[in-house]
Amino acid sequence: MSLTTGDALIIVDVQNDFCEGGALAVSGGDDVVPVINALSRYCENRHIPVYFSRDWHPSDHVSFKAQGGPWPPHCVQSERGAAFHPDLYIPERAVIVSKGTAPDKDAYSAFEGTDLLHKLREQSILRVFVCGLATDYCVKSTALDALNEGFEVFVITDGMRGVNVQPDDSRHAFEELENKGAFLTTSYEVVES
Ligand code: VGL
Ligand code: ZN
Repeated sequence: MSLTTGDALIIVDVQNDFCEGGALAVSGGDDVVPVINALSRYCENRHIPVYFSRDWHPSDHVSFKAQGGPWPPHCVQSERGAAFHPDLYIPERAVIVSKGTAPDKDAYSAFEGTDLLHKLREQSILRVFVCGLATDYCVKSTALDALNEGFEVFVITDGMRGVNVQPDDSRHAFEELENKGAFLTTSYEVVES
């Protein structure tokens, strides 16, 4: 499956806090980095737009336990945990989208409270290819919003890992996305086409 004009790659939250040693480490989170780097290089070479979302919370964010939320503090703006994984390749023309920036609002989806939709429309994007962290939270939520906005959505299954609070959460996320019209694919189907 080769990517072409009208396609975009969306890379969700590949940040230190979701990787090994991070505040909200996703098991195997680091393993997505080489997979995603290959996808980014593939897209860069073909002038396919690449978007990186990042969870970018104020230190008193509503999703943190101290405020009654479900999570330990993570991805606090400008702190080390919020930085992209040090080995993540960011193409020069890539666009970075920050989400969860308001203290009183959580945002799992990269579309929520951002101008991602506007930017995709501006570039006449019709198909989005989604990968990153975490499968069962921000990736799922981003892919569902993309479906609701009418994009054709491809879920790059080997380019993501889940939190799996319940052991089957990632599998359920794939099932839900497929049921709602997303296509499951892999990085090698994209890169080696
Ligand atoms: C995420 C939990 C809390 C994610 C963000 O990026 O999947 N998960 N904030
Ligand atoms: Zn968060």
